[in-house]
This record gives sequence, C-alpha cells and structure tokens, in this order.
Amino acid sequence: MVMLEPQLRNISLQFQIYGEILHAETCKIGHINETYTATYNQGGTRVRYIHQKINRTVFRDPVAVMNNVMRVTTHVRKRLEAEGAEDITRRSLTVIPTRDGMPYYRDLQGEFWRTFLFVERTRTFEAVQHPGQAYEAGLAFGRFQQLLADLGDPRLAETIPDFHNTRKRFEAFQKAVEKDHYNRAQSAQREIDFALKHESIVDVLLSAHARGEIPERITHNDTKFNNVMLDADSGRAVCVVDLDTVMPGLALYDFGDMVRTTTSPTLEDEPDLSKVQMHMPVFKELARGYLEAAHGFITPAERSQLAFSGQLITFTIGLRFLTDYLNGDTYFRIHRPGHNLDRCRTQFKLVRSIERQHEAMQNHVDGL
Ligand code: GN1
Ligand code: MG
Repeated sequence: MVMLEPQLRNISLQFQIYGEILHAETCKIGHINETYTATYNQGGTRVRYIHQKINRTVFRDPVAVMNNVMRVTTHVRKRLEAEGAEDITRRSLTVIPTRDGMPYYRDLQGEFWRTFLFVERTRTFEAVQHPGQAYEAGLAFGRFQQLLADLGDPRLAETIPDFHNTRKRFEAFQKAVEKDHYNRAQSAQREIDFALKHESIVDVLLSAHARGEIPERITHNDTKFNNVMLDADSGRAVCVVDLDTVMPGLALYDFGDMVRTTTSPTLEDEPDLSKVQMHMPVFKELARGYLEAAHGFITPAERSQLAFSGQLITFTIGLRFLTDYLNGDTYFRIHRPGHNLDRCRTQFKLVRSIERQHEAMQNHVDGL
C-alpha cells in the first residue's frame, strides 16, 4: 500500500464522494496523466474511485477536455439506458462531480483534477494473450464509435489539434532532426533514415479525407489495447477508457492503433525486436470484432484502408517517440534513458512486419 499523500487527501475532499478515503495507489498505466486508485469507506463498504490529474502540457485546454468527456459519457449512458442495457456504470465511465457540481477541481497550483467511478472486476493487458482479446478490442472500439455516431452538434472540441495529422507529425520530426538540440540524432540514425524513407505514406489518409472520400467521425483516437477493460471472469470487453482524445477524427486512426497495439504479442517497448511481429490470426479477429460493430456505418472507402491504417498509425506513433527522443523526452513519460528510442524501434520493427504482410492483410479485409 502506498502512503496517502496529504495532497491527495485534499483532492478527495473536493468531490461528491460520501465517506472517507482509506488509501490510494498510483496507477502506472499511461504515459501522460497522473492517475490514482483510491479506496473509500462508504457506509462500511469499500468503494473505489479514480482520481486523475490532467497533464496540462499535453492538454492545453483541460476545460474543453472535460466538456468533451461529459458530453461523451452522458451520451453513451443515455444510449445504453435506451437499449435497456444492464451494468451501465461498468459499461461507460461515470464522472463524479465536485461538491459544487463541476466536472473538475482546480487546485491552488492551477492543476485540474477529475474523478471517475472505478470499474470493478475488470482487467487490462499491455499485450494481447490470445486472438479472442483482439476481437473484444475491435468490438469495444467499434461499438464506441457506433454509440457516438449520433452525438450531434456542436462539434466536439479538438483537445489536441492535428493529433493524428501525420504530415504535421512528420514536419515536427524533421524540425527535431534539424535542431538536434540534445545531440541524439547520431544514436538514432537508422530510425531517422527509416522515417525519411516513409514520407510518401504520411498523406494517404489526409488526402483521401480532403478529397471527401473518407468522412470525419467521432473517434476515440487512443485505442491502445490497455484502454479496453475486460471482464475479469468472462474476458469480454466491458468498456473503453481514456476519453481525453475523443474528438472528431477518422475511424481508421482508431483501427490503426488497434492493429499497432494488439497484433504483436509484445510490449510497446519490447527490446527483443525478433519477437515484434504482426500476427495474422490476431489481425483477423481484430477485424472481425471491429466490423461486427462498425459494419452499419463504415464505408467501402474506409474498409479498403483498414489494413493500411495499421501501418500508418504504427509508423506515426513510432515517429512521435523518435521526435520526443530527439527533443529531450518532454512529452511521453520515460522510465529509463533511451526509452523513447526503444519504443520507436519497436514500432518501426512492427511497421516492417506489417509491410511484409500487407497483401495478406488486404486480401483478408477485402474478403470480409
Ligand atoms: C499516449 O497516455 P497514453 O498511454 O494513453 C498518447 C497516445 C500514444 C500512446 C503511445 C494524449 O497515450 O497518442 O499513442 O501514448 N496520448 C497522447 O503509447 O498523446
Ligand atoms: Mg491516452
């Protein structure tokens, strides 16, 4: 058990939680926000909540983030209620308001805190253990898109503008190489060359969207496998979490990040690159799960890019890790020197594996 920081005790008093906080632990999942799991005594029963400090360097407008999160969670809950679904407080996140009814608390340092009901009896995994889990992930994020398809006006705020704009990401990378402020380019020369050679793929989806071939939708934008809560007993997907980047985007970005985070049995920073491989049986299950939920709205143009989206997003995230490495590790939290370069290498290895199997992936998707 981690000692409760006095600061967290103060945070705990700000929200509409009945009972006293017993203890809290940091939750290490995620590279961006600071997350705590807190246990309260409520009428003699232990009830858990999530307290989270929003990273203000990454999310410049936390109020807009929380407006989005409120709209999204409220909408999903209403849709589930209308369907007569059970277990709604596990199937969609519940934001706990502050004592004066706000969706966030701003502390004296100006930091933004928010609180969610903890979703009990679930598990998350950093890597897929068997293809059935990829099916569950595909189904969960496809369903999430489907539930939000009728969200309506106004358009959700772009909490991070140009988040998946690979052209802009590429430009940021070029700038980082040019500056080479930390003298690290030399140690990443192979990765830099790999990135430069791939410039031609960065505009594919952006151009298709600009030509009107691929529509904007409400998408999750951070569909890492560890953002899917699976039921601890049945293994079925219960809900998706990490809603900070839910905003207008392309459905393919979501599918692509699922390919990135499910189809290799390895961690995102796996040092043994020989283990980093796109596994076709997992990809098939992922596509099956996703299309089971998305077949009603996904267009033929989107379908035709499902296989490519995995390559593009894996490349883009690798590029972002590389850029952050060159820029001195200011964005992604690292746990050791060179961590972002390791993450980049793992991503680029996976890109190569996807490229080698592109035809088989494409044939599979075309046949669905
Ligand atoms: C970040 O914090 P986390 O782990 O959910 C990042 C994603 C990356 C991911 C790579 C807001 O997500 O875009 O794909 O790391 N989130 C943000 O692991 O930049
Ligand atoms: Mg995230």
